Amino acid sequence: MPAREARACFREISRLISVSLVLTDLLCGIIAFNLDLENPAVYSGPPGSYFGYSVDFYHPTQDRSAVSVLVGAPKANTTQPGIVEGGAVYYCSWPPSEQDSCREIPFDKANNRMIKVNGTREPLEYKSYQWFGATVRTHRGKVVACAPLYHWRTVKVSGEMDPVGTCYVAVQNFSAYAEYSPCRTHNSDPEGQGFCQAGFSVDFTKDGTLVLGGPGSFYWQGQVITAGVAEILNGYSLKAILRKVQGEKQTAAASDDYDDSYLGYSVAVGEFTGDSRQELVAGVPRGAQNFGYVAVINSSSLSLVQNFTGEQMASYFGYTVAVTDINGDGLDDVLVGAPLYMDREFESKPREVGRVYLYLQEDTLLFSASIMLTGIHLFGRYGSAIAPLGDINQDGYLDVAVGAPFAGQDRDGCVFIYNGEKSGLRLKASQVLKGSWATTGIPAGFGFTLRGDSDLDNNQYPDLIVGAFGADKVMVYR
Ligand SMILES: [Ca+2]
Ligand SMILES: [Ca+2]
Ligand SMILES: [Ca+2]
Ligand SMILES: [Ca+2]
Repeated sequence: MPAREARACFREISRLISVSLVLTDLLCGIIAFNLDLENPAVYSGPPGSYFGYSVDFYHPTQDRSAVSVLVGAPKANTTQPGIVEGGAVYYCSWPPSEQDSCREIPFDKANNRMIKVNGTREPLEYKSYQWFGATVRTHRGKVVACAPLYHWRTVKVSGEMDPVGTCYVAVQNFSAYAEYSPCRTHNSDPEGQGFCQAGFSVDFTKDGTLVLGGPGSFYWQGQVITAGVAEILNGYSLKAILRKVQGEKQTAAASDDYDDSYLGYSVAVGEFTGDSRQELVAGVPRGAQNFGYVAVINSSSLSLVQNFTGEQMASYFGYTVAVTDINGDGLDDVLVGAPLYMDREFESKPREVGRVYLYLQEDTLLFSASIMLTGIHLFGRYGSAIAPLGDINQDGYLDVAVGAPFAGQDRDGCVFIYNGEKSGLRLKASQVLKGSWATTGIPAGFGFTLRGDSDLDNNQYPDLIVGAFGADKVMVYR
């Protein structure tokens, strides 16, 4: 039964339920309220732009029922003069129409800024190939989008090119913009913040504080950075290249034992100490001698409060992290992806299938042993994306989606839907979404990016956005 009919049926049943519970079986058979797999809405972007590399829902400040979709396309060409493949973020109105559903958001219309060095003008920065739109995230009316491969010249006399990364924020329905490049500092070069790639990962806390990962700082130890969006906008000027935002926090460099660990490869937030100040959660996929770990970090002091360590070397544990309350006990739980995990059922023949780990919070900073979900497709990169979905089947427990973007014989990608329950998570997927774009050179990457837990069509059921950057497509399932 198509999901929409099931839902109409459900509403009908809701009315009848007080009359007779027996009727439910007569009307619908087995009741399963799920995503409609047959008719996803599709947005298309410019060919080769990697449209769909990042996605999010956007709730405008005023009319909160008018939800739309934001889509990052980090290889898009823009109207910025002299910039090649600067990357863009598109605003896509709901529902998609035949043409012009998506338009570029004008975060930055300018060329590279210039400086005078010994009497000649030189670029201060390099926006070509900067991957703007590799990440995008919204929090109510606030939006952040980043270019982790943005380079700048540094303050040195001999100009260098350091990939510090930069982000742009937008507020008030895209009427105000500001740039935020927290690693563009005097502390350049690989030993400093020169290779930071700020904005490689992004999130917001529930009170709207921006959280950025910069996995390349300090010889790739990586770092996590937080700042208030109001503070970023307050007193912002294009000329303030080396600007310290008030209240900004950055994790510091550690001893060289921590080199090459990539703190901040992924970030999320959650409540794990029983107060109301959320902690930061950051993936460190090459930390702990390459076993990978996930750090829970106090958001005030930026001190480490908890670690989850990976199970297998080079599995990329912490490639992605997500936080949701999967068993409905009011405590946030943690999900961690390890997309390069190898199944060693037969020691002689390991199979790279990927794995996702779920840690249930039992008490303040006390977690269950991990519950594991393992991929079934060789080289499918299962666990590349994990998205809290809200409660898609309306049973009172939150649900989650896991992407395996290169799964299947034609590498067309899969997304697995799992339902939460009192004991944690039903280990069998309730639904499997399949990509429908054959590989043309690069795989479509269906499920490389996922975002859920918002209701686009206002039918009270949360919807799911699935990106397929290799096909320059974004699907909406509802
Ligand atoms: Ca807390
Ligand atoms: Ca929980
Ligand atoms: Ca549910
Ligand atoms: Ca919906």
